[in-house]
Amino acid sequence: MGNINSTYKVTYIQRDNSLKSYLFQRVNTNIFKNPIEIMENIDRVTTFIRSKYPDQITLHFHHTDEGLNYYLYEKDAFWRVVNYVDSVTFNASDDFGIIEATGKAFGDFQTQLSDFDGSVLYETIPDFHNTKKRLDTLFSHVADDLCGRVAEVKKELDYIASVREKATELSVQFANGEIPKRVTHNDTKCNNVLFDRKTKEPIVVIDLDTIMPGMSMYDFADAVRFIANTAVEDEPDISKVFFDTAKFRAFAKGFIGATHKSLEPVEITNLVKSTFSITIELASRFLDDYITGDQYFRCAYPKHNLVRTRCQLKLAEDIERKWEELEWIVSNVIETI
Ligand code: GN1
Ligand code: MG
Repeated sequence: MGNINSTYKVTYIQRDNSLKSYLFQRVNTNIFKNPIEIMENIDRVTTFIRSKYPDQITLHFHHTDEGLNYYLYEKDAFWRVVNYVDSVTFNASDDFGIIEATGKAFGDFQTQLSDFDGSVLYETIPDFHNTKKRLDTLFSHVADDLCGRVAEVKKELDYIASVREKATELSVQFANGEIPKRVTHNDTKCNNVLFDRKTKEPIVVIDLDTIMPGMSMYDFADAVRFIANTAVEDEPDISKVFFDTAKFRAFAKGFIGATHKSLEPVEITNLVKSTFSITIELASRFLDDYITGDQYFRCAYPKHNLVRTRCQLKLAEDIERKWEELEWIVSNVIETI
């Protein structure tokens, strides 16, 4: 279950009594304002992958009688139906083999799309990973303080302000064309890779809603931000939150192994910095949502976004502390590939 869309598994008993399952998903159109564009992007990308790798499983959305791969029920209920792929996903894993395989799966996904023309893709959420803009937005909302929650989060804001430049540099370089524009997934949580139940090999990368042109290293970063966290993303007890360097190494081995041939040096030498940047970015997004009244991320309780913010900030502090060690790990992984 993600933080944005709603997904239901529906199982049908077929005429011959066998079972067939589908996933019905309602797209959150408050966030994805142009869902038809998303479906076009997904169609283009999956068709491309299918024609290049016919034996590989890709996501398949079913079509209506009118030939659309979505169904608009009443004015704003945007639904789509995808085949259910029997598989297992991991919200967390202590198995380094699984972590490395996840890195390889996201790396392979990027490499497979390296000759896909990204200019045909719609930017479904403009500036999605523009860290500079995300922080600018946060601080402009701080000035407005519409919900009167700013005083409560002074410590968090002070920390973000203190690392603002460091965390936003890469996004500025990207905007200036100093970092290559790739076709990227943009939401690389490990539970977006489906694994075979028996072999524990990756089957397919899912959640293609945010496929857009972006920075390769941010796909790496968003994934390790999630997979190397020793706690869950909304752990209320932040004394449990650390950045696990051994898990970072395992993921880096898989990802860099799959991508290094097609990446430029600037995309490899900034992997640690991008990890720090995206962690600050997500903290800022959670905090921005908190101070503007929890309109974006689904919340299970009133301070959920604040808890999420603190968790990401604790993680960012730990990444900062371990920065040199992480750089060393990246160099070492490259030497051993
Ligand atoms: C959202 O809904 P989900 O879990 O796929 C968000 C990601 C965040 C993530 C944090 C479109 O993803 O950017 O990293 O929550 N997706 C969107 O858990 O904003
Ligand atoms: Mg998602």
